[in-house]
Amino acid sequence: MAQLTFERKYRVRGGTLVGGDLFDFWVGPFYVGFFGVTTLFFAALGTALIFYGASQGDTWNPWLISIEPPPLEYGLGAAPLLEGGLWQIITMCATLAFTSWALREVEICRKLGIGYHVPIAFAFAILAYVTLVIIRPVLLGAWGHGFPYGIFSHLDWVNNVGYTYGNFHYNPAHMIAVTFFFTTCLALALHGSLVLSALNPEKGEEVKTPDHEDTYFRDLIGYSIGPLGIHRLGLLLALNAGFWSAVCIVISGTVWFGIWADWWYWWVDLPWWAGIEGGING
Ligand code: 07D
Ligand code: 07D
Repeated sequence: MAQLTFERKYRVRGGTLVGGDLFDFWVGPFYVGFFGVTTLFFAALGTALIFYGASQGDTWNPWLISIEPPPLEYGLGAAPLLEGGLWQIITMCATLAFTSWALREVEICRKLGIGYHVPIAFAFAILAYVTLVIIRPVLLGAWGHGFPYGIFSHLDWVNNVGYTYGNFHYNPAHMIAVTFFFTTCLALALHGSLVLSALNPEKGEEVKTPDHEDTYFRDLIGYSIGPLGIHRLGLLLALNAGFWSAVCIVISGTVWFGIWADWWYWWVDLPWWAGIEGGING
């Protein structure tokens, strides 16, 4: 079935979570739905507030514009607009816009009768963001622990928070997250290149089947994960990258307070070599 015919066939009512028939329509290629409206509303409001905040600052240089969270003294209270209040409202708008977008994805899945894999995947990105700007600041007792909304300023935040715990590379959950990010790239590079090698042949040559792809890896390393398996693996790797990122930051300042390198002393302190003369502790 051609794409246009398919779309017409599946552009049917129903599957909505909220709003019933009221928002159940398309504008051009875009499904609207209740959550399309809320996404647009919160994204527009948040963006307008960023522009308003920028207009009150001293630069229009896009790299330098920054909407700062409230100073730590405000704790978890509401701050005046220009002292972090804007950041608080923008955070609410961003969270609601991202969540609305995920729920709009759910409604589209329901219409098509497909699984919820895409919204679940996006939910992990939202979890990482919410951990940074809501969960961790609440656990630490001040909105001032959130990151500022600016291109360069958010890099400064990552750098400063990293050095607050000595060398952030020693954070074991950061190690796991980084390893998952790297492995995700490896898997996508292998998968993308393999699919292109079979499906995008030279002019005049035949397109090859998934059997060719499987056989390639069996010949190479004795095992092929298969056409479905590689997507399961890719999703698993990517979700873990986001999940362990959220873990690595939420434990910094809540369950571990000092230098991350010191965490590794459990290894040196293991009883069977802790007292050995000439050892690190001996
Ligand atoms: C390619 C999909 C498209 C998305 C894009 C992002 C905006 C922001 C807002 C001026 C992969 C669009 C950007 C709408 C404009 C204002 C106020 C996704 C793709 C192209 N960061 N970060 C970037 C965000 C955090 C870090 C770039 C967002 C954490 C480092 C871009 C968030 C930490 C580096 C950006 C967020 C962190 C970046 C490219 C939210 C840990 C870079 C992003 C909502 C996660 C890189 C100058 C990209 C860079 C970069 C956006 C959060 C670290 C501006 C929206 C606090 C170390 N971040 N970031 O391609 O060049 O993502 O920075 O959480 O080196 Mg960041
Ligand atoms: C939070 C983004 C969510 C985005 C959403 C959607 C829009 C719409 C619209 C395009 C999570 C936004 C959408 C705005 C756009 C249009 C139209 C993603 C998020 C919801 N680190 N580190 C990480 C590495 C160091 C430090 C994570 C590597 C140093 C701190 C990842 C290195 C120090 C924090 C990671 C390295 C340090 C992190 C980030 C190398 C600094 C975090 C990925 C090779 C001196 C952060 C949850 C992520 C984190 C984080 C990788 C080095 C500090 C694992 C590879 C040693 C403080 N680092 N890091 O989380 O875990 O994405 O955040 O050196 O807070 Mg690190």
